[in-house]
Amino acid sequence: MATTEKIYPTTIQGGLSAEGLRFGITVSRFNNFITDRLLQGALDALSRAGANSKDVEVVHVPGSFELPITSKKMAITSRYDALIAIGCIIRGETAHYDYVCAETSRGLQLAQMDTGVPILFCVLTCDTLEQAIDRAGLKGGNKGFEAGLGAVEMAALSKKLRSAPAVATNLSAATKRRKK
Ligand code: INI
Repeated sequence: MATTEKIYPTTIQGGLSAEGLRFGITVSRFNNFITDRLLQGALDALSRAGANSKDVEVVHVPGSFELPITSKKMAITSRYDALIAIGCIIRGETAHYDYVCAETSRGLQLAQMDTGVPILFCVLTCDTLEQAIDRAGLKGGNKGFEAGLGAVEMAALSKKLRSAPAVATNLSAATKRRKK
């Protein structure tokens, strides 16, 4: 029987310092009563983590449905270490809500998978306005703040993964295998 060895793995994780990292935020004007508050929460998190104004750009779009294409256009510029997509979708009387929710989440996931730039999903999907208010700074905290911290962590993690030789080698080997 082989001797057992206690394993001390290499651990890689993103820190919470935003210094020197670049962020892009896409924000929906639809339900801007809510999305403005989420945006303020995200900016507050970035500021407290040490981000500089010159490294943060905010792009406004008409509604959540427009967040994916805008985020993708931003991601392919290579100007950002992480993006945050902010929206608020509130259920109405028709099926419109379901289409906007599904395509916004699917589109954002595709955009981050296609480009490799992390896109934090800060899109509230609520049955009522009250639920949205609770998540934009009231009972449920501010989801924008959480997304801001998540963006810092993912930006820092992505940077580390790019420069960690072992991980980079494994990733490129995996990509080659997929292409075969
Ligand atoms: N966009 C939202 O961000 N939230 C909503 O609640 C919403 N509703 O309910 O209609 C909404 N619709 C607009 C949509 O995102 C697009 O901007 C529009 O369909 C044009 O493409």
